[in-house]
Amino acid sequence: MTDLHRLSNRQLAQIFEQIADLSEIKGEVIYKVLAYRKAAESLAELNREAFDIWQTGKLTEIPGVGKAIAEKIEELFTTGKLGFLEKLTAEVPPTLAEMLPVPDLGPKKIALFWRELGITTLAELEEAARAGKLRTLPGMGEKSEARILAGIEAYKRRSERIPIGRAYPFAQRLMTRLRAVSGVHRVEMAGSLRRGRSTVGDIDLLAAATDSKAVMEAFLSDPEVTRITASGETKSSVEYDQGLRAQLWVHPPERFGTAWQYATGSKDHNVRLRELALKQGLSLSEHALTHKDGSEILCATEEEVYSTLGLPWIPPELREDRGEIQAALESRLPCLVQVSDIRSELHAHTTWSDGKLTIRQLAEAAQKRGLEVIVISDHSASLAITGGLTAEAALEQRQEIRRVQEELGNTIRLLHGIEVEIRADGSLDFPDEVLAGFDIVTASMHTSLRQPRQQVTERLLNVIRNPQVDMIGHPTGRMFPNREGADLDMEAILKAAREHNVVLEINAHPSRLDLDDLYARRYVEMGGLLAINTDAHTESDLDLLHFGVTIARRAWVEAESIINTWPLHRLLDWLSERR
Ligand code: DGT
Ligand code: CA
Ligand code: ZN
Repeated sequence: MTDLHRLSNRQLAQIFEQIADLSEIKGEVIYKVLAYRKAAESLAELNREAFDIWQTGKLTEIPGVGKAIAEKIEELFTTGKLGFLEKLTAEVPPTLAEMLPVPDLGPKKIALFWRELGITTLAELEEAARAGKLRTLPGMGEKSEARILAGIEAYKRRSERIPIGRAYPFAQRLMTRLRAVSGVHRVEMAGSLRRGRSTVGDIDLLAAATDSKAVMEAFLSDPEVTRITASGETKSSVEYDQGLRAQLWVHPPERFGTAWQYATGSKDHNVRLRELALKQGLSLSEHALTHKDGSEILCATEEEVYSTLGLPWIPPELREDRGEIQAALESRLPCLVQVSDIRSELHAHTTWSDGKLTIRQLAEAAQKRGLEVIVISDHSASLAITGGLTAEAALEQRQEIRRVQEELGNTIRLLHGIEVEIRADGSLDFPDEVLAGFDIVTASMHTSLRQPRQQVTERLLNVIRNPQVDMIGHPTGRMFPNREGADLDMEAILKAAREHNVVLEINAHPSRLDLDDLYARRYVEMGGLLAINTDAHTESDLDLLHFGVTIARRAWVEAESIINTWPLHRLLDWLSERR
C-alpha cells in the first residue's frame, strides 16, 4: 500500500488538461482531445477523491472517464508516472501549451511556429512577432502577425479571474448607473456572477430595453472604461482599470426571460436545457423558444422559459449541470437557504483581539441587522499579530460580555466563543478545561498552511477529535486571489468531522469562501452540519453574509443544515448535548 501515489483530483485534472493541450498541438484527432478535456473538467469538479473511487474499482463511473482514461489514472496511482505523457512531452515541448489560450492563435499556428522557428514559449513568440519574423511563414502576413501581437496583449490583460468580492460591488454600481438611462426597463446580473461563483471571468449584465442605443452608449462611454473590446447592438464588452471587464447584453422586455436564461448560463446547463427543448420539438435561443414551423414563444420571464419546458424555475446558483435539471424534472430541487433564514453570527472579532468594534458596538451592529445571537469569538494568544487572548484575558472578557448583555437587555443574545488557534503541531492554544468554559469553540489554522498533506491533515484531524471543539473555522485556509488552501485530504476531514459531529464553517468573507461549494455539498450529503459566518472584524463585514449564503446555495444546502438558522434554544441544546 505504501507504494501507491495518492494524486489529488487537481493534479489529475492538470495532467489530462496537459495531455489535451499537447495532443491538440501535435495534431491529434479532435474527439480524442475533447475526451481528455472532458475528463480533466470532470476530475476537477469531483467532490470525492478519485483515489478513493479507484480503490472501490469505480473509476469509470466518473463522467468522462472511459476505459482508456481509467487505465491512465490507475498507472498514475500505482507508479506515480504516466508513460503516455512522458512520450508526449518528449515529442512536444510542454511550454507550447501556454500559447493555446491566446486569441487568434490556434494549435495549427503554434505547431507551425514551433516547427519552422523553434518557438516554444509565449515570450519567444512575442519577441519573434515584434521582430517581424512570423510574417514570412506560409499562410502568414503582416496583418496576421499584428493580430497575434494584439492577441498576446489581450491575453496578458485577461488571464486573471476576478474575485467576486471585487466584481460584485463594481457590478452593483454599474447597474445603478445603467438603470438610470431613459428607456431602460430593467438591468440585472447574468453569467457566473449571478450564479455566485467565487471568481468570475467577466461581469455579465443584461438590460431590457426596446431600443438598445441609449443604454449601450451609456455603457461604452462610462468614464471608468479604459478600452472597448467589442461593440454591437445587442452585445458589447469593455475593460476598466485593474483587470476588471464587463459585458452588456440588451434585449427587448418581451424577450428578457430567454435572454436572461441564456446569459446566466452556465454553458453546460444551457446545453442540457436546449437538449430538453429539442426533445419537445422546440429550439431554445437567447431570443425565444421556437416551434418547428418557425413560430415563436416569447418569454418575458425566466419562469416562463422553464415552465414551457415543464420545469420549475431553477435558482441560478444550481445551474452548473450538476444534476439540477434531472432534480427539477423529478420535483426534488432543494429549498435553498436564504439570507433571511440566518438568525445568528457565530464568528466575530472585537477590540479584544484584532477587531475594530467594542463588544457593545459589535452586538448593536448585529442587532441592527436583525440577528438574534452574536458570538464574540476573538483570537487566542499564539496568533500574536492579532493581540490574541490569554486564558486570563478571556475570563475578563466573559465579565465584560455579561455587563454588555445586562445593558442591552434581551434585544440580542451574546455568547462567549473563542477562535482558538490550531498550532503547527496540531495542539490548541488552550487546555480542555479552559475551552470548556466557552459557549462555543471554533478552531482555526492561520499559520504553517504549507505543511505536507499527511501532516496538515493529521493536524486538523487531531483537532476534530477533541470533544471541546464545536466548529472548524475556514477549514482549508485559502485566500483569494493568491493563497491556496492547505493540501488537506478533504474526504478524511469530512468523514471525521461527521463522525465527531463537528460543524464546518463556510466563511462568508469573499476572500475566503471556505469551505467551497463542492465540499460543502459533499459534507451535507454525508449528513454533516455547516455554519455560515462573516468572521467580522468591522461593522461592514457583517454585510458580507450573502456571499457565504450563496456558496451554501451553490452547495444545494437547505436552512436545516446551517446551524445559524436555528433558534437560540435549539442552538444551545445542541451545544450542550455534543460536549
Ligand atoms: P466566466 O465569465 O468565465 O466566469 O463564466 P460565465 O459563465 O459568465 O461565461 P461567459 O462570460 O463566457 O458567458 C456568459 C454566459 O453566456 C454563459 O454563462 C452562458 C452563455 N454562453 C456563452 N457562450 C455560450 C455557448 O457557447 N453556448 C451556450 N449555450 N451559452 C453560452
Ligand atoms: Ca462571465
Ligand atoms: Zn476569525
